[in-house]
Amino acid sequence: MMSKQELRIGLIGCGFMGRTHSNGYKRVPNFFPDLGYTPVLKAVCSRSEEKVKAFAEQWGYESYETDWRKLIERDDIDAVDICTPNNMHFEIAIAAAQAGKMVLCEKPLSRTLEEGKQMVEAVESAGVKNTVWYNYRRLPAVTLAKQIVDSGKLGKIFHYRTNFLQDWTINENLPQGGRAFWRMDAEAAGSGVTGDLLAHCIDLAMWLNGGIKDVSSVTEIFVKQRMHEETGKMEDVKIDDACIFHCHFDNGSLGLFESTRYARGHKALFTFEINGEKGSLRWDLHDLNRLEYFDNSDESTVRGWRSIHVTDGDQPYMNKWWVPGLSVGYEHSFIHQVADFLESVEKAEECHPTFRDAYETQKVCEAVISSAKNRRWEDTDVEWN
Ligand code: 4PW
Repeated sequence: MMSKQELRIGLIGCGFMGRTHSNGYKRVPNFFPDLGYTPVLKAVCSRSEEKVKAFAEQWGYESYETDWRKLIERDDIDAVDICTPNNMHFEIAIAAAQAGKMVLCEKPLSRTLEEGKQMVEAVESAGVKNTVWYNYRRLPAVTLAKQIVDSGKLGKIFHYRTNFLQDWTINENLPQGGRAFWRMDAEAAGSGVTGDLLAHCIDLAMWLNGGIKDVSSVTEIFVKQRMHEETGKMEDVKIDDACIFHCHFDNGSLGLFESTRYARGHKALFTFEINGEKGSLRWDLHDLNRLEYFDNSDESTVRGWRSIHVTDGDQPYMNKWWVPGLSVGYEHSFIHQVADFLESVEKAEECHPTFRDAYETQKVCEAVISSAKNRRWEDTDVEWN
């Protein structure tokens, strides 16, 4: 057997996403043995030595750093993976690109469009491989939806409907800021549900249905003030707790998007539905291996919604796993993304979504926030191929 080339990973940030990515790197060689590259967990970085040391031991990193600049300077790192809060993506990604490292960045790409623009320029002018972890693209049922849309089986698309609903911030005593609640702090996160949750909906929507042309939105802040973890004072909440928008796609279809962290009972209800002239598709994260498909060309007596349990070897990614009928889960979307990234390194191809793709998603996020603020339709200026 030919020996594999190593791709030496330097991971920055060891929260929830640090764990999902590390799990992806560790498990990918077992399930994708044909890849020419194999990830090596070289170093992990976090400000707290106690935390990063424990993380390195748990996940098998060879070493650790407490200063991300040191990690980027190291000659034994090929790819820098950014799993920090959003306010650090910009500085780290640009420094990593300038140091000639490949860059993998958690979503959303950036807090603002301007930051995103500079990040795209940095990776493109340095000519380094880059990708953003919009992981839901890599769930087998979602990839199958993409194949069905691309085959033309749905015909002309009329509607795209999607939502991402959670309920974890209803408690008004929850603080904002600090390590645990940075998602609720505008300085650290950039925006609320728009960047955190709708960005996933937008990425999938444009991947499946093409560019979003313009948007009209409303946002709401249900709890107006929260204690800030760092100052200990009650401060105004500046992130959007909920956001609803509608839009036109470049292909003429209409889109309807909703996201909130105030939908009691919903922990991570992410759904989409596409209605075309010849058929429709719908998917739901709570039943992530199922794709529902309505094909209008079916014989009328048996025509109806087909419920496809996406576990067959012929379906996307599935021949790497068990046998038909046995399901994979959320974690596998990250393992698949690592596999696709390694393959793209081997083939010297782009790994989508690239920083540029994620920048187009950022344009929609920015237009959504600005439409709500200005109470008017906003053009997105998205350029989607
Ligand atoms: O990116 C999103 C997160 O910030 C996720 O996909 C789900 O919602 C899980 O955590 C949050």
